[in-house]
Amino acid sequence: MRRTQELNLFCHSAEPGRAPTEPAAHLPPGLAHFPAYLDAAAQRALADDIAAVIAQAPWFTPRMPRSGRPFSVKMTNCGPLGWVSDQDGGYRYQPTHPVTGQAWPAIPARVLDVWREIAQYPHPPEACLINFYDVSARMGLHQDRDEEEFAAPVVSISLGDACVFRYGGLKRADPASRLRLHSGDVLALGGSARLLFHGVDKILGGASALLPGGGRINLTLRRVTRP
Ligand SMILES: O=C(O)CCC(=O)C(=O)O
Ligand SMILES: [Mn+2]
Repeated sequence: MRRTQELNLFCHSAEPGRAPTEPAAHLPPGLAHFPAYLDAAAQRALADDIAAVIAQAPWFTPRMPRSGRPFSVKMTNCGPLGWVSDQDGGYRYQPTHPVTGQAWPAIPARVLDVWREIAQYPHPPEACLINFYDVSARMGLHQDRDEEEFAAPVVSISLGDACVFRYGGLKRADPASRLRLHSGDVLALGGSARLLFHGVDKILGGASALLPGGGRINLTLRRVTRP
């Protein structure tokens, strides 16, 4: 039922029975959506991996450069580099957690498997940003452009509640489209879509029982430096 609705509403979803490695159609070149890429057991295993990461690298609240306004999402990272933002230092990657000062935990093997299967890029990701959205959280329209390496895609994995994801063009004012992302979906922004403006308009609370207490976790895998 969900697939049929998506097909009608968003014109992007897959036919039932489609191989999980084949992206859904009707998206701009380079933007690849793999609905239900992870089945329920794989989502559970990944959610447990992420809980172990959070036990070592607790959520922090990033703040906007200059204004110091808090983001509505909480964040943490795993991998050699993590993305952070605060009032004085702005957006950046760093090897340590901004509150504990500890190195970020390693990226779980299951997450690296998704990168290997999807990224079509010969080097591993260096950063896995982990965002947590409660039902009131959003992410404004932005580009992922704090990396040196744009030849690698950004690969995103959704867990928990669904969301309305917005993507536009290479300019902020370009027309935007919406895509529903569900738990287990994978989305890749690569090639000519690598620098598309995108954001999260809305969390659809109650869509999934995966995370205790609800909410949505999104992992974004990025290659930061040029090999
Ligand atoms: O939560 C998402 O699906 C997107 C997250 C995102 O764009 C980011 O962290 O840069
Ligand atoms: Mn982004």
